[in-house]
Amino acid sequence: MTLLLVACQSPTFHVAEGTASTTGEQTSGIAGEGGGSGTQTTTGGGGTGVVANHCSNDVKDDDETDIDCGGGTCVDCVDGLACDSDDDCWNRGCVDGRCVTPSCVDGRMNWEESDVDCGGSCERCGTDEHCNENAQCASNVCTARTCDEPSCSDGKKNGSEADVDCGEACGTPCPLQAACASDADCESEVCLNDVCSTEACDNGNTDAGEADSDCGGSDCPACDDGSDCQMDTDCASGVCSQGTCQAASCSDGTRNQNESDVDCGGPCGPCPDLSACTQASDCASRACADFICQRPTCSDPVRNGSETGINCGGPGCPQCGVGSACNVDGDCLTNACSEGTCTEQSGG
Ligand SMILES: [Ca+2]
Ligand SMILES: [Ca+2]
Ligand SMILES: [Ca+2]
Ligand SMILES: [Ca+2]
Repeated sequence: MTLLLVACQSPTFHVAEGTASTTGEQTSGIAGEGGGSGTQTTTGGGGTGVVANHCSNDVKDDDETDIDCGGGTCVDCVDGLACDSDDDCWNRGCVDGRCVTPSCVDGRMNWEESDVDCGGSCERCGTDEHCNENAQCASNVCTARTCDEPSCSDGKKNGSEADVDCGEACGTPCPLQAACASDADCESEVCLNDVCSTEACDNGNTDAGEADSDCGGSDCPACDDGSDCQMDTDCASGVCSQGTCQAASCSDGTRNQNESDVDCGGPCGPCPDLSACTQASDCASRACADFICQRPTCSDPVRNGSETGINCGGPGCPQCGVGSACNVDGDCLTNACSEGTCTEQSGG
């Protein structure tokens, strides 16, 4: 519910200052399925807007850079079509004369990136690169739209800290149950299974406070599946049922086994829109940005929603160029879909 509220309050796309005038056009465009109708009248999808005659005659003429798109008067060209400048392209990227799909390696700031090829669904940004939120920074700290250097007092686990602002690297040992890499990271000077523990967690006995032998409770690492337990937090899986730690599953209502959100992503099936994600494959939309599964749009780097090609076709996006996949004639700029591919129109 929280995620839904957040989504309602803010647009799907975050546009950095200074580029809003160009990038904003595409991002406020047509959302994938069930999306808004922002700029529908100016897209190639047969909208109701006033469009110059030469923009709908299935011929590349006037100032168009490809058939009925690009130039100053027609709709922007979708990915793969010919262009002269970035402004000819729906996704504002013209490389070697073709409109390109945004990516994390194209040397330009596009899609959800907060700086060139970082942030959003790309690698986190380094120190001094631009950001809109903490999650876009390697340091996990974004101040005044710039990623900070990691520090031992920023309240985040970053740099070479064992856990938040502690460990050998900070000169401040970590408390019990914090993450650790070596004994030196821990106040207790005992690091067991990468968790700061006590000697009692390593003696083969079920000491006071432990849920089972050397595990659970407030001091020791969590217990393996099948161990005795009193509460969910005693178990590595996070699931204690009838006194026994249960194996993690994709249907246990608990985020475990590297799931990106509860029972989805990671080893489970893809997550619905607005779930947490760490990579594109976690999402049904195959679009993960700022660690949230994005709704399909016509300006993300993937074919999703009802698109037949990347960011084209279907009821919500611009029509596709020749060679793109299609389902019906209307998916194609040429209005000719033959055997699943947009073709040059045969008749006049
Ligand atoms: Ca990029
Ligand atoms: Ca820190
Ligand atoms: Ca689960
Ligand atoms: Ca898309």
